[in-house]
Amino acid sequence: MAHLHTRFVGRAICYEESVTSSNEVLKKLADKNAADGTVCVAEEQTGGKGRLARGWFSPKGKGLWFSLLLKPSFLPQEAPKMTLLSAVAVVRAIREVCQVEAQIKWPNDVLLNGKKLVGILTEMSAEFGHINYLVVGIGINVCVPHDMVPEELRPAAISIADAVEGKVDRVALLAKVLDYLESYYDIACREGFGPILDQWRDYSITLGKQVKVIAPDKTYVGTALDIDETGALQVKKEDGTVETVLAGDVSIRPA
Ligand code: BT5
Repeated sequence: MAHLHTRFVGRAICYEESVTSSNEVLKKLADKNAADGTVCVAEEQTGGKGRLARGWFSPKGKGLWFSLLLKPSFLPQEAPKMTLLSAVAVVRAIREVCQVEAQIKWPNDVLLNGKKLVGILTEMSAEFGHINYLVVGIGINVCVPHDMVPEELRPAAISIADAVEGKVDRVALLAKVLDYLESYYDIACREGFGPILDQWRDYSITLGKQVKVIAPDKTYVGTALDIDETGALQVKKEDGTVETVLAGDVSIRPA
């Protein structure tokens, strides 16, 4: 791929016209011993996946729907931070290539003008306290026409093309995302995730905001204070107590 400056990320690429889900394709390749850094890119996904069995709308030729296979030596409990790392890489690449101020909403969304531009789904295969592999799936709406978006998603979804004039170069954007994924991943493997979490804070739209948290076991409102060293979100509730959110959905409340 032109423009790619990586050592191993994207050096093996599987390009498909149509798949159910690029994460599923890559998991099958991983089971057949595909190389670390293998990427699967699809023009279209017929069964694109979000978290918690939700779907990801992935129409033909209108986005970057792709997944990356990684075989890290860090512990399984570090894996959720790969989602934060990927969001940082995507935001930086979008800002540089498209000149739009994308921001990160904890934990896995990239927003533009308050609407969802990118979704990230990290899946892990691990056993005996060891990661076999991670599959990081990234969906970027590049030029999905607004009237093509299913009606129920329309008010909350956006594409890069909605905010920039002219054509977005999908290949250049993909190459830049892969470049940053590799450089941040190298930092994380060498020095830990600390520097990545600092960069995440700079790109965050969540911190300092009033939020509503829908966690698996409860729902509450509060102020998003910070992320801790595990990547969990700390929320100060109205009664002054601080909750640590490991998983869940967070919506930002209007000021
Ligand atoms: C996500 O889940 O945001 C993770 C999405 C990951 C998609 C990539 S594409 C490549 C790879 N292969 C896959 O099969 N998946 C990954 P979550 O936070 O659960 O958000 C899902 C919700 O986002 C849905 O329930 C919809 O409300 C909304 N949504 C679906 N498609 C969208 C789109 N194209 N743009 C904006 N919002 C969308």
